[in-house]
Amino acid sequence: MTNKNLEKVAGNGLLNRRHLLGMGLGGAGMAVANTVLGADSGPLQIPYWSRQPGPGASPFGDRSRYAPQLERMSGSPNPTYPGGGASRSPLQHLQGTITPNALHFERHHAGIPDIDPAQHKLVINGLVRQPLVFSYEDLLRYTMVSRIYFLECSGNSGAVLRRDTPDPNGTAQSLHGLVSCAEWTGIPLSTLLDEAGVLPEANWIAAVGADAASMGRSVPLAKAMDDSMLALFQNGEPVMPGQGYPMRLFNPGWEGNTSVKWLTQIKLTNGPVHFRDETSKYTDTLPDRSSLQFTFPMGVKSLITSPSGQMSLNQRGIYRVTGLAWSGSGSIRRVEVSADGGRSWADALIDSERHEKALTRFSIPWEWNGGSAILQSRATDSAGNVQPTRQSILDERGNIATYHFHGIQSWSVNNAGEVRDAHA
Ligand SMILES: Nc1nc2c(c(=O)[nH]1)N[C@H]1C(S)=C(S)[C@@H](COP(=O)(O)O)O[C@H]1N2
Ligand SMILES: [Mo]
Repeated sequence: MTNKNLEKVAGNGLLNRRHLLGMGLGGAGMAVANTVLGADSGPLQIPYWSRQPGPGASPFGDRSRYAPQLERMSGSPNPTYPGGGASRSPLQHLQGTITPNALHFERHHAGIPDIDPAQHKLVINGLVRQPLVFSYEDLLRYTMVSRIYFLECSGNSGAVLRRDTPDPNGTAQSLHGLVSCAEWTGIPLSTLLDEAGVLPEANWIAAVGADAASMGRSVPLAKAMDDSMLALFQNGEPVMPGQGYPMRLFNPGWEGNTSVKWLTQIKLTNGPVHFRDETSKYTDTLPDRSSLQFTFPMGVKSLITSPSGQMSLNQRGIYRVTGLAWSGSGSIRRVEVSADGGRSWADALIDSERHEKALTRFSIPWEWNGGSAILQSRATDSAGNVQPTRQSILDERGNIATYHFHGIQSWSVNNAGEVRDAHA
């Protein structure tokens, strides 16, 4: 089954990434069961779907009924927190880097408001020369930009830091599904702020949503003038209701909470407003009980999505280990993979484009010999930041607060091929 010419590049079966390039499945001994084509073989017969026309074009597309019916995963509703909660993207079943709109993760503090764009207003006021109010129609006339960006809740992966023991049921989705990536189209916030005329005393913006949570966040003016966007479209269609229809603030690379959905007001202020969601929440309490406030950029991070928790390897042989890497501080420069719990590492292949502040796909071939293994990935970003281990984060800042956890995820493989969450 194994091709002896495959070059081992790190311990426990990691193979040179070059072997994924142009590698025929059978030829390289991938764990698949190809059969030899015989004279009377099925593939040469014409299947029924080739013999008659199928249904014609339709107004709205749907998945193949044979394809996995992928879904977001949400927790059980809490009657004391109506509309609160989250749903997670099925990372282990997705490929590429773009999250389909219907599977983008959600995090709501008071549910999804049913906004009629004809009645929605966006106000820009405070420390500006000329307060402005925009309708949805007004905004559609502006010049827009399109950018591919990840969005990650700073609570993502927090359970991995919080739990003393690995989660026996943990999956990439359940542990890490509060990250998604889309092409966002909208108006650079600087365009609208310039039009209102920012006064010299203004150093921050205060952004407020139109949902019943009235969620607000303070954002430094420098970010707002840099790459913040008023997002109106998501992967080509109007922003989904769960993502903030008809419009949201989008702060690339920053903790998801700052990207205020259903945006209705931007007030220019001298300092931060200290909203509820930047005082009682979204602060990071340290072991000495002091708290960090306004920890905005998301750390450099990566995750093997396949094989990952609850999957199983059914056959010895070569697997394509693949996953996602991202950083709030730039693009992904490098991803390394280990199959021996971090003792040795090999460079993965970067399969996708390396956009700034976007999910990036990596892969590497790995030969599973039927024994136990611990799979890990470690990302380095364009600023030189290297993804830390879970233990080094614990040593550095404890786990009173579990926001901004970007440590290395370990997946153990036992000799039955079962893949589980692990702490290594
Ligand atoms: N108005 C408003 N904006 C909001 C929220 C909210 O509940 N209300 N949730 C925030 C949080 S905590 C996150 S992580 C992101 C989630 O964005 P998404 O639901 O589009 O994935 O939106 C942020 N913006
Ligand atoms: Mo969040």
